[in-house]
Amino acid sequence: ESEKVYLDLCQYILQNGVKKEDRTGTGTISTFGAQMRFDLEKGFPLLTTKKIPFRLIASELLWFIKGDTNIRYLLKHNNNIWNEWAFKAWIESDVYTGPDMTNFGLRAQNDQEFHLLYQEQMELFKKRILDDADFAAQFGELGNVYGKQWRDWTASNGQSIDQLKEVIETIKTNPSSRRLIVSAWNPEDLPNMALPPCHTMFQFYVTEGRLSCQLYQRSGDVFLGIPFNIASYALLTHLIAHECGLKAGEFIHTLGDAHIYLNHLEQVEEQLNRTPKALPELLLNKNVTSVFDFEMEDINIENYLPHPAIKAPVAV
Ligand code: UFP
Repeated sequence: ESEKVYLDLCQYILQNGVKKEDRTGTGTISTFGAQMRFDLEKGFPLLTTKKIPFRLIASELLWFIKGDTNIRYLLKHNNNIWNEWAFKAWIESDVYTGPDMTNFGLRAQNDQEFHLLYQEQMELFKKRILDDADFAAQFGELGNVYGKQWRDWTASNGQSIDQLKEVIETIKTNPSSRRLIVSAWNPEDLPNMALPPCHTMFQFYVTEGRLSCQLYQRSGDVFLGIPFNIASYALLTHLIAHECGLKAGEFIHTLGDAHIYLNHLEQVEEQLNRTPKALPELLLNKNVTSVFDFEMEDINIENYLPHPAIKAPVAV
């Protein structure tokens, strides 16, 4: 079972990781440079040693693929993973007149009364994004995040570059190319980004009718973030292979700073004590021919029988 490479990485970091301070103040044990290889023909790499919410991963990926950078699409799919970034810009704007929400992330963790107040404001914000298109256009927009860089990179001459479309075109017309790269790392845009891209760039490789993908991820939260990232790029590889008439080959996940947060150590131990189950299968709607036309109902996971989820605090 190919989930083993993930569990081995966790084990390796537990044993060999060095204490490292980090931006969030939580503290980590960390190693620099790690690689996992997943053979996509042996099943879809959605971890079974804890339950992973695949629908969130799929709707976020479709959002990137569509070049959408507004949380409205995500909210329509009941996906809340990017809300905090938009909410932050909203409460810091002149238009916001509700109760003081400064530093809401940390305060909501430590103060139960504030937590309720925050939840209330967040619900109002979400409802308004969904109900009011003008409000959404202004306050649901996240700016130059993945969707923008993949589909609409702004060149210095003002032209737009659709990296994803171009790379798919090249996979079809010149599959032996060694330049099948999409970059999300745009140095010029970094100062305006809340979170500089973690998935920095990815490259495709075609041989013997198989499409493989390698991601370089500069920073990986191995317990919480990485299981999402594995499934997301495995799905991307399948979608592009589907359009190009290829089989999905390998997903190779290369990490820069691979870390486990100090407040995730017990959870990792718990997960390592579990026995992996068979990997699930991915089913794509055969009638959809372009990556850009996929919707949630066209993507399904079957035979997914994971161990229960394991809760852990997110470092922000
Ligand atoms: N992180 C991931 N995967 C992601 C994502 C974030 O592991 O897809 F968006 C984690 C890595 C790190 C933190 O723990 O979020 C980002 O912080 P920094 O920018 O300081 O590396």
